[in-house]
Amino acid sequence: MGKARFEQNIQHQFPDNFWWGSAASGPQTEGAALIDGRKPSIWDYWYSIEPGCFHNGVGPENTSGFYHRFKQDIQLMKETGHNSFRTSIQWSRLIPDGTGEINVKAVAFYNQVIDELLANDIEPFINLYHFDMPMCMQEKGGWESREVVDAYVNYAQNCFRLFGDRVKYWFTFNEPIVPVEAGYLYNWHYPNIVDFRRGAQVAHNTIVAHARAVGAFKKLNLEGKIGIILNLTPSYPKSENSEDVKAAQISDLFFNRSFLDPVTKGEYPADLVKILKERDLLPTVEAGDLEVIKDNLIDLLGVNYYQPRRVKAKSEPVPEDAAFMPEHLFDPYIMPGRKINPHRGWEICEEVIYDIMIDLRDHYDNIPFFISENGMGVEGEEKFHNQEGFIEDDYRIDFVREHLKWVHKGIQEGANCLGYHIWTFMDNWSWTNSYKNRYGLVEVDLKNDLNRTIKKSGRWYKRLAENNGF
Ligand code: BGP
Repeated sequence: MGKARFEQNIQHQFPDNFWWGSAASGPQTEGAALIDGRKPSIWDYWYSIEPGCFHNGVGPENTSGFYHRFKQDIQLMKETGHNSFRTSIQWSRLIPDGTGEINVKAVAFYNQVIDELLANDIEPFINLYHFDMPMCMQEKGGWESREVVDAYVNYAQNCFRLFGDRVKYWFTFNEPIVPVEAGYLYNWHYPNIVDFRRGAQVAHNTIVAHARAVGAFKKLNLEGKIGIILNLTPSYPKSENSEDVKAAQISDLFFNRSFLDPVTKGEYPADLVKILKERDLLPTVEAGDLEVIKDNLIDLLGVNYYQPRRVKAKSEPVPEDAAFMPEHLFDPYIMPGRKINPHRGWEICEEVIYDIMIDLRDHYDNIPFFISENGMGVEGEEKFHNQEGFIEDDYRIDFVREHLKWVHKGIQEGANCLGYHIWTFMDNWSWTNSYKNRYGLVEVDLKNDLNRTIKKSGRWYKRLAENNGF
């Protein structure tokens, strides 16, 4: 069919050279967890001591087998319309001891993946960290340790040197707030610490690591752009009542602006600093940190959008002896009538993606960005198999289309959006949810040798990309 137009009436035409593709990560797709020199990350370690923390006890050792099947998978990317694809390098594969020796087998693997993508006209977008601290680095204190920050910067430099001749789009971190929330506040992920002050230190050290990696990239004078991928969850107040509005502003400071402001404007929001200072919760800031953050702004922002956050003013006073949590300053609000993805428990609210775009246009100097994750996880998708043997996931097509209408409107109104990447290319392993919810354009059959079959959404996505709109 070549470049034939499939749809006669394109009502939502996207700009030329728009990025269509998907996002994934090394730890969630590669498998081959402990071969060819790779050493455990916190995920392998946590699974070895507490397999019950993972849905159906399925751990990260095999994930989706991309390590051995990447050539076939890249063909499937072509068949699903990709002109770009994001994955991550695993630090624990490239430099298994965290610092020191580089694993030549890992270099060979990532070289092959990058070359295969380019040979198929798919632009590789490479992320350096997707929740996957090498266990040996966690033993040194993880992001609480400056030694680990140094090791990460060294790892990043190695990546730029090894692959920067071909990779033009780099990202320092995916959703860096998640390890803070999940590992240091809410007891969702290893190391299962609940301590705001330590979480704040992890956040600050991550931002310093990010800024230093950006600086290292710029120093090498490579052709290419560098950025970070943030999950933005805008806060909406229950009402226009000033106390509710204030609650939403505060939750935005903690969950969005805490990372967005330093990486784009070079400084923490003054109101956030004030709140932490008043409570004696500011992290330790070393000499030169604030300058490094100021001097190393990103070129490009990745925006992961799944759901908004709804809040209201606190209704009950917080007990005086309670250890601080952001939720001491606002209450969650469940909006009546909200649309929910029942499998994930996340609200679906499409127009929020437009609000993010307008916020970036108006308050962040219209920074170039792309939607770097957006997608719908569904449990038990096998039941949607049709007679031809592929999954008819019309709900996913609707989900993407409804979000894209708002992306299109944001672009029409001047937001600097360069692309859209769905989460994700093929069903993959997802942290403690393991394989519970499937997000892929391509089905992975866990019961049948990890066989891949393109879903209806994958077929639709190809037409979307070929038409550059719908
Ligand atoms: C994002 C992460 C991804 C992926 C996705 C879906 O926050 O960047 O790695 O996990 O969420 O998550 P889940 O499978 O938990 O629904």
